[in-house]
Amino acid sequence: MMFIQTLSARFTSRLRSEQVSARLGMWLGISFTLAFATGLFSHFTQHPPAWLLWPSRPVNLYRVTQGLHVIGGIATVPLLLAKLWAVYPKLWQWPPLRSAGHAAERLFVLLLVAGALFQLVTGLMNIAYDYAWPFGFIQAHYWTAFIVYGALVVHIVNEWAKLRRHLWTRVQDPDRRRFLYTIAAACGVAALVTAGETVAPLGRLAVLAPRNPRIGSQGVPVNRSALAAGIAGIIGDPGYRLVVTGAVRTPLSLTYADLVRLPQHTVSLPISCVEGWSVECEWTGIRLRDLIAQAGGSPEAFLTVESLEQSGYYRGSEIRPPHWNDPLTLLALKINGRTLDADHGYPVRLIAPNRPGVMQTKWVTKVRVS
Ligand SMILES: Nc1nc2c(c(=O)[nH]1)N[C@H]1C(S)=C(S)[C@@H](COP(=O)(O)O)O[C@H]1N2
Ligand SMILES: [Mo]
Repeated sequence: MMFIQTLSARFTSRLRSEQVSARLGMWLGISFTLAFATGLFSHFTQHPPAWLLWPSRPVNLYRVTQGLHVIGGIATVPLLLAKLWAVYPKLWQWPPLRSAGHAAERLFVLLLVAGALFQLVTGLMNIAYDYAWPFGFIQAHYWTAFIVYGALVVHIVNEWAKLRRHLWTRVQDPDRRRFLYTIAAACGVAALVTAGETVAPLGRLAVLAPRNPRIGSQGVPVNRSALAAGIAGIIGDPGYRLVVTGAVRTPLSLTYADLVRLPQHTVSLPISCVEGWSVECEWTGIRLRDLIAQAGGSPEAFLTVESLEQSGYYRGSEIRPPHWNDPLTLLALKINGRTLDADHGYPVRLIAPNRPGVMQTKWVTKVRVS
């Protein structure tokens, strides 16, 4: 008890105030809402329920929402730290629990803080390709988002009176104003040094970005190389065939030379990785819808595109009618005018608009129509 009192007597920084906490809380509310919305969008794009036919346009929609998710998340780090610092003395409030209601309130705050830290830490580790946990990132990040956002809503309801008091007021104290500006600047800098992973003109500033969009074979990042995928040895095998099978009138089996002889189209589309980096490239290849028409598949069919890669989560992807009927969707043979190299998916890779990078399957050898 004495110890606690001595401790709380130490929390004397004048920068702390209800108004400062409220202001930081408001900014966090905005950034969490953005993260939750863009995160759900990303999740249902990558794992759509059977009935969901999400559109293939706007072409860059996924690129923008996922960029906001990752860059916004990084920019939230200084904000969350500032907020924790601002409210930290409350941890030592005595008595810790005044009533059942107060206990419930604190429990939600605990969920909110622990959940928010969990989301930021696992998110940052994920984009740094550091999978040092025993659980699956996607499921954990997805379900924790609901806990955090639910706890946030409860917290806002509980704190509403305080929040409203300070919402539109000006921060008079110059030191506190400076403190808030500093935090805002720190968030801005965090965003600026990562945004280059998707906004090309900022590429040079992207010192914090795990991927620089200009670095990689053929000037484009590679998420999984042919070597890592275990197929380096069979690239260029003359026995290669692209097979179109399943619910079709005429199954196809095409050699690489056959593919080269089919009508070629050139489109500009980004690869937009779920990890936030993206880069626009010019792709040349065969329209997927031409191939399905040639095989006599229904325009309403669902397709599965499969890779030469034998195992791995991303060796195949589903592509639904709005995407594969889109004239921009190609089985690409070239990137920026040059034959794809092994790491970018030689002989053929899928590229479609408004679709996460994980679903842009490389080393395609089979299209299954169902
Ligand atoms: N077969 C296969 N295709 C794949 C992957 C993979 O692991 N295996 N990774 C995907 C991911 S996560 C991304 S972001 C893009 C990146 O394409 P790039 O390596 O050509 O830049 O490829 C996708 N295609
Ligand atoms: Mo990716």
